[in-house]
Amino acid sequence: MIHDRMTTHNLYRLLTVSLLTASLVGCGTGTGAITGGGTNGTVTDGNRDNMATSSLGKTSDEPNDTFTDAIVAVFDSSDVAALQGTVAQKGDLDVYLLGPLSAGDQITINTTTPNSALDVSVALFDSASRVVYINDDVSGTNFDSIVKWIVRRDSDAFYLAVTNSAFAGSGQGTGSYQSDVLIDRGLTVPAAVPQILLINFAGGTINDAPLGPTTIPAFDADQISDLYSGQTDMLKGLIRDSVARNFERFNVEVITSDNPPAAGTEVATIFMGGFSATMFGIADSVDLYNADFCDDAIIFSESFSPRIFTTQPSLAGLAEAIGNVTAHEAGHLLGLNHVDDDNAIMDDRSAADAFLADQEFINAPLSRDIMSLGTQDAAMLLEDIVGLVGK
Ligand SMILES: [Ca+2]
Ligand SMILES: [Ca+2]
Ligand SMILES: [Ca+2]
Ligand SMILES: [Ca+2]
Ligand SMILES: [Zn+2]
Repeated sequence: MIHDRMTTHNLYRLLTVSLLTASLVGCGTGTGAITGGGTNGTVTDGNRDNMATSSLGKTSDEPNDTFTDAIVAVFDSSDVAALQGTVAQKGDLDVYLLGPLSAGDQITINTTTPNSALDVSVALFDSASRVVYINDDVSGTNFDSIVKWIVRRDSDAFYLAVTNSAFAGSGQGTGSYQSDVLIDRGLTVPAAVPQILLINFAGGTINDAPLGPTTIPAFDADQISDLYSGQTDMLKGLIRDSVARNFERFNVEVITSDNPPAAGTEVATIFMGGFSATMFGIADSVDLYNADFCDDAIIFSESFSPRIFTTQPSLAGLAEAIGNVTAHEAGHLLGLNHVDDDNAIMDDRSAADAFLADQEFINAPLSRDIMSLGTQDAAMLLEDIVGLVGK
């Protein structure tokens, strides 16, 4: 049993590549000459204008792997910064300071690799080191990176981090890149939009999952273990309550197939049933900022055998575990990525026993499979994406 809720990194890649393929308009100059480019394509990290200076700090060179060592991106009168660099070894992080921005400012970053085979990945952070946007691939066939995002909250500093994809193939873990950054000021901040989450206990066929067409049987506690025989209805209620508790601060309404919504209602659906030897659950994608209100995930409830836990859980404990993993997959459908903290719902590498604890949407270090830098503040992002109850 793999405790990671994703089967493999390759499968996870499938979950993350399908985002934002066509939204970038031309930006930046894209014409700056690569300096220092030898036959190996080695490029000094920094502004493509190697005469650029800033009173805020250095404008080129390593070390630049931390927020405090960031290279200052120098913007021209058109609010464009043209950057270039090299991921010199796998895990080389190149961090650039983009400066202060206000809610409503739009950041567009087109990162390309015209002179290398680098599979690049980028992330955007605020002044508190909290990630606000992540992109690995432009599309399933274009492994360059794209950011187009409107700032939700004023921040004294935003940072761009560029590194190799954790999924980079052989020979694609290093190389040169160019990043063109464009700021458009004074747009409208997108409003938070409430989401309805439907837990489907009734079974069905899901067609758009990363797994391809998959038929999920109806939820049945007997299929988890004889120990829970005859308690299907009680377990369903406890699971729903656990998921609802995890989202209780946020505008996520948790309903089930036992009280289905009116036809035509937009819902994200979590299918609950069946078994997988390799995972507890899977989501259509990491749907950044919840662009799709009608995406799906699966929880393989029959994978929650008592064998996966150190001690056989009570019915309530089992419901808490399934509820935490359900909230995790729902988190992906709302735009959350993985973190590394057993207390976090979005953790990706805890043993199953951690699911029995009171996991929450918290601020925690980003998973090293995404970037060994900064944190993801799940509560802040959910507030910006779906809103807080009563606000
Ligand atoms: Ca570098
Ligand atoms: Ca670096
Ligand atoms: Ca990539
Ligand atoms: Ca979604
Ligand atoms: Zn996950």
